Amino acid sequence: MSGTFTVINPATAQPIREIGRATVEDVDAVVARAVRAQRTWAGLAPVARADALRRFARVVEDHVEELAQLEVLNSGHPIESARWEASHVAQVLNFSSGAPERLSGLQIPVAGGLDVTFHEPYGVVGIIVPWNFPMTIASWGFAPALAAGNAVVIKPAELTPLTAMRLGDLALEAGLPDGLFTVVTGSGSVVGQRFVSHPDVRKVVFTGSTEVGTDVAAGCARNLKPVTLELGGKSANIVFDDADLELAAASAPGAVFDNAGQDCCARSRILVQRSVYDRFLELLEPAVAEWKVGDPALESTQMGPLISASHRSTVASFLDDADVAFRGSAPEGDGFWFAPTVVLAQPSDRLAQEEVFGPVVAVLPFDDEADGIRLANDTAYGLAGSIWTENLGRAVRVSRAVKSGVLSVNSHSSVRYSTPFGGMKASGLGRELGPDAAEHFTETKNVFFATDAS
Ligand code: TAP
Repeated sequence: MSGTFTVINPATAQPIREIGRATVEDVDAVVARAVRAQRTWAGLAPVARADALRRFARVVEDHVEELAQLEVLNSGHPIESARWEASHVAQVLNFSSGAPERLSGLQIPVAGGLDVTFHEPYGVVGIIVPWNFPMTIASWGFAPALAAGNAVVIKPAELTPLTAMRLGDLALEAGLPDGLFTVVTGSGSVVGQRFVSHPDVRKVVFTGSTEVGTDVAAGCARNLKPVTLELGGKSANIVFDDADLELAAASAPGAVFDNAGQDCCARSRILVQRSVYDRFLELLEPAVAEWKVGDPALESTQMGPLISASHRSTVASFLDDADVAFRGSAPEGDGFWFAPTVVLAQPSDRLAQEEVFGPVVAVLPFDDEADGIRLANDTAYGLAGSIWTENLGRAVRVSRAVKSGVLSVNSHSSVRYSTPFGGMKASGLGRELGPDAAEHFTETKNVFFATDAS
């Protein structure tokens, strides 16, 4: 280890713990252990790997409250959200535990023999995790990677390492072999980069900013290593004039202010058909006023603080010269608080183009269906989106035309462990979760067995 860094409670701005910073040599030692553990793990019967993942899921279930409280402390997530996140980790593990016995290959008709394919694990997978959803995003990588027969090395964000570290303890408690699941704390430029350059880390999963993700992908390309990228978003919440406006307005704050807007799927642009634009804003204002921002330990709280002082400054900079329509409330005093804010924007505004990653939403009018689709696609990103309409044909047309990986109609759902998740354009490469998640952590091997004597 080379020194330590301090973990801060974002709701109080007080230090919580000092954490060690791993060096390149530390990472190399962890990867060497992972290589050995993976050989044994991949050699187990599929049912034995499935059982081990189910045991891990049960241990996580038994510690949901502890993990949730830790996330409240470290990330400022409201306790109800944090409980959902910890339970979600157990569910992703349970879902993935079905994969070892279902990773079937193909039998392909060929002349002169038998041709079959195998899904071989990569070996060691490096998972680089951001600070916004530390547990859940880690699990989207580690659970299917383990299910497919890989070992994992996990680098949490320096701002929020505590739940990932605790999951590392719980993996051992559940009986996973030493070295199979290791959390390595330290900086992205050292630990994350070593995952990218280490010859024995054969796949990298990165979630975070488009800028760093692009750099990680370039490094993986130099090392001929596959990479999954989950990056930023500027997702549209498109409200047509035939929508249930009351429901659309009542649900819009949750779609963008959940996790204080620090969500790659945040519907941070609300596009409203011009004929209902004024009415929608009238309905949105009380919904924003009612959005409860405060102590994340309280069950009534819907939104906690931003993650850090510097991130709050970045979010605040988006309001310079912005046309603020109305704001909700936030506590005063210590902690990185920021009130939910609704801004009226033009399509070319920074607020309509760039990811804020905070509780700020831009509202823009559009004229008709074609204009709404054009505006929805008018950013570099393509992660998520919502479409509000009572017209089925329109719902189908618009959902096919919007270039985003995860859309929902008359709802804002984005994440289910059983359905694929991931972005188009600058929002990423590859998909996580869903029925094919484990397969993404394998390479296909084709074997031909000659049967005809030659
Ligand atoms: P990043 O700087 O991209 O960090 C994400 C992860 O990558 C962290 O674990 C970070 O480690 C690590 N990292 C940093 N530099 C690296 C490098 N050169 N090589 C390998 N790994 C590296 O994102 P952030 O600071 O957390 O957030 C910045 C912006 O990214 C946000 O404002 C938001 O726009 C976007 N973001 C998007 C998402 C999602 S889910 N798409 C999540 C978080 C952030 P350390 O920070 O510990 O050094």
